[in-house]
Amino acid sequence: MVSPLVAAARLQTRANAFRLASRSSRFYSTKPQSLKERLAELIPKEKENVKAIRTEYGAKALGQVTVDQLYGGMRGLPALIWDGSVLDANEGIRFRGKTIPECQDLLPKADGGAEPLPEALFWLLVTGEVPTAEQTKAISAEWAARAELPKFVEELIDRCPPTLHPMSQFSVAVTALNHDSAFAKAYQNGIPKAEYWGPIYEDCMDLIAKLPAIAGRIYRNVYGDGKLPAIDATKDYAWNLSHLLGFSDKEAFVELMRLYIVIHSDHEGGNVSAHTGKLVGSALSDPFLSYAAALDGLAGPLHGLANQEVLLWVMKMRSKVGENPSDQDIKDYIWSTLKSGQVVPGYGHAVLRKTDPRYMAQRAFALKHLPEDPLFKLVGQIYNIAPGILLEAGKAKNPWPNVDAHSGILLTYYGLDQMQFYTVLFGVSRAFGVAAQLIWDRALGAPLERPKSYSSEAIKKMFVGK
Ligand code: CMX
Repeated sequence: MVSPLVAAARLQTRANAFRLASRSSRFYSTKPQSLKERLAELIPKEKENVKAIRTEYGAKALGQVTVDQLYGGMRGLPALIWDGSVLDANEGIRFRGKTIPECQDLLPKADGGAEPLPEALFWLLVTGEVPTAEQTKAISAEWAARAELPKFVEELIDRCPPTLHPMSQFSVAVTALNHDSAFAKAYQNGIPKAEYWGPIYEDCMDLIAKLPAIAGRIYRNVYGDGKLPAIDATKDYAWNLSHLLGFSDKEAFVELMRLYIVIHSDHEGGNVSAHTGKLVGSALSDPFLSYAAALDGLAGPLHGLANQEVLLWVMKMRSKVGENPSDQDIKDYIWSTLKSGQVVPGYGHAVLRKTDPRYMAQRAFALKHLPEDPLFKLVGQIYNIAPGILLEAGKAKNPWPNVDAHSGILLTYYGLDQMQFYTVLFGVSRAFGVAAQLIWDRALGAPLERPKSYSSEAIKKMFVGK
């Protein structure tokens, strides 16, 4: 009988040998290991890990479910598994265990750039590992190669009236990409369950790759002359997105897009967009259908649309109280918003209980690139005032700003001031987290989601007299 210590040491030796072998095979290979190859190595290990967790702890309870949670939007209900990111109420988001500043420090950057490349963040979300600069560049090239839209999808976007909200146009276009889904086709051809993740991965790579072309086309149709430049296959994803939108000549805007996509990519599994994507994917709807559904959730004003609402609210404030409002003007405006039964957009959160680190990352960016911008200063002034008022009003559990309180101000500074478009950029970014989750759900064989619902009558019967 081998002692647990000896067994652990043997396991460690085997793991080290594996690491060395894979390092040396990478050393001798002319091509860097691709994301798909690395994923293929990780899947069997993760299946074993999940099996071991379920064998050991499968029957353990995570806590009680209260009736209030059923009526209260399932707040805090432990119901989902997702390794890509975890949200701590006080600390904020960590992507595979790494905070936003750690990602800014560790992930590869563009030549001459200071912000992390979204390509590298996607690799991190999928594998839990930081890619090399070479691997990151390979993803940029792969996405550029997959970026073109089918002609009929271009025509579909072109036929949308400019009055249709950009998020609705976005959702229509992403739904239509399902026409060429590798997974839908493979499923029709009888692909076995263990192999689902392969075509799902291909669809997810296509999905992310094609989003800049969709976003750019919507933007240019609604706000410009409808003409789009070509993708540059030598550039990174955020550069190409900026280029299609017409902002690639502003290096700081491209840097902003790199940061923006990274911080908006994922926010653990339970938020409306991430959970919708996962739920719809559990029915084996392909990633295009799943993500279109996620976008429809992101388009709600309590979720992603809040970035549009914040700017509208700030602009209304300016038109009411002028360019340089006093603290008292701002206090009065916030109170008038609350008293009229509306929410203060960009403030509060279902999970967070401190200032969102995604807000702080954007604030740090603004302090570096636009410290004297009047709108940035105004947002800072609101930040000093709004939490106190929300606390005094006594309803919101979290009086602090979230990601949406800042993003529109940065985009406006660089000339992207069409606020109805803002949630589309959020939608481009959130695809990274949802796609990573869809790949892992199919790799691990996650089943159809089907929680139980109760009638109010049933709840009463359960507890009356007890
Ligand atoms: N302004 C005014 N009231 C607020 C508020 C705000 N910013 N945030 C919360 N409240 C209110 C809620 O509306 C709720 O009121 P009722 O009891 O009358 O329904 C009460 O405070 C308790 O809400 P909560 O438990 O603190 O917050 P929830 O988890 O229910 O909701 C959120 C979270 C984000 C929807 C809410 O804070 C909100 O509406 N904020 C403004 C919109 C916003 O910025 N959304 C973006 C969130 C980030 C994102 O997903 O992009």
